[in-house]
Amino acid sequence: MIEEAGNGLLSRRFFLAGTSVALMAATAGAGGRGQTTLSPGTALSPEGLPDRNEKDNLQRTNISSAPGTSGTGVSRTPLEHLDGIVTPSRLHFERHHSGVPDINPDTHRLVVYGLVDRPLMFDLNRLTRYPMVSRMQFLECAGNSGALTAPTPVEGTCGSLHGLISNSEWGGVPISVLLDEAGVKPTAQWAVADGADSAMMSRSIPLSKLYDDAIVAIYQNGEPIRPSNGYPFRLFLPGWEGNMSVKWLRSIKVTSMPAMTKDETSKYSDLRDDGYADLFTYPMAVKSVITNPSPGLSLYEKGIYQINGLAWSGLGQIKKVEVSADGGKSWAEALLDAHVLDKSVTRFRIAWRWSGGEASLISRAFDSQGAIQPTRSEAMSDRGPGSFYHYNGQQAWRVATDGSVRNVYV
Ligand SMILES: Nc1nc2c(c(=O)[nH]1)N[C@H]1C(S)=C(S)[C@@H](COP(=O)(O)O)O[C@H]1N2
Ligand SMILES: [Mo]
Repeated sequence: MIEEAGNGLLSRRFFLAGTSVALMAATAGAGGRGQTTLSPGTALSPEGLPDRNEKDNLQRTNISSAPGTSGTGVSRTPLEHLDGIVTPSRLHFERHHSGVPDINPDTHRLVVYGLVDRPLMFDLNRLTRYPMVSRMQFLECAGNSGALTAPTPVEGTCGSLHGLISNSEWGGVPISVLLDEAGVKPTAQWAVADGADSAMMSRSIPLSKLYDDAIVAIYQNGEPIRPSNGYPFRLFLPGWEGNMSVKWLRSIKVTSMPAMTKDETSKYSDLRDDGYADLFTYPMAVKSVITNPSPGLSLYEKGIYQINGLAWSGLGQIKKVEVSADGGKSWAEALLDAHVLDKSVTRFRIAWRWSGGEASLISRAFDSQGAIQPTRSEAMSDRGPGSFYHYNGQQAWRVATDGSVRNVYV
């Protein structure tokens, strides 16, 4: 077995070659569950749910809401319990500024107006007659991983620290189709999107993005979008900060200027250390995180493990992911799963032999624009006090000699 980098990282071809990991099969324990091939199983059911052994892990995690509210806050995707690139819809993270509205699809409307020749109004039925597209793409909150800006490492699982990202197949109508039908006037440069919740989320979006790849999303992983993710439809802006993908979309006003709404001025802006703030940071920059091993998924014996995780970039595709087991001193290239898609998460994997000693596991991603995920100190270098949005620094997990894993800064 040839080491590709320090502290036990093996070639990414290790698994490809079908090398036996020589793991001893655990002796089967029935655990009190008595199914045999001689008795029939349980009944058919209208909905598939996780096995009862799995269901505690397969829940949204670290749910927190603002004091005095139950619907203003976040719930996170339990990244460490998932594999592949699909986030099951029931585990898609949530970020609501005023809870989930109960919208009647028969009376809900989308209005396109402002600097257009013909203002238009759509209901769900009419929208679904337009040509649709569907793509696997991520949605990431600008506040994702913001806990890593804390001066000392906070304890948490991968999902609690980084679970404000989810990846779905989003299906819907390109906004360009609706804008073309409305006839955009030559003076138009922007549009303001508005949501029908009581937070009335509204964001200004450059028209160029709406023409490029934005959709009114109606489907999520093949089924109608769930209420918590924007039913009956939402704006979806691939690769851009989640806040702009306005849920429960009710209007798009075409304008010549940004509206400077609350959520693009007082929030979702980035204070720099020179006292100025960056106002409009749209694409979510290149990032990756090892999902396994990670806190809560302890190693239980020395030997060969598969390190795996997620990498993504709001500016394109993932080109390469490197992994270090010695805190960033040496790196080996990970294997990418087959689905390497534009503005989607990509699963990476690499074989690692744990010697039983201490190790610091880190991943770093490279995207198709040539960007490299920064170290934590690079990512922190020009931030002002309290600035925590758009954090994309490298995550280090320290494996202790007892096999436990925790968040550290290296
Ligand atoms: N109408 C409306 N749209 C919204 C929000 C909201 O509170 N209301 N939250 C925004 C934020 S901050 C994010 S990160 C994403 C979260 O989408 P999700 O809940 O489907 O994960 O929706 C955005 N769109
Ligand atoms: Mo967000």
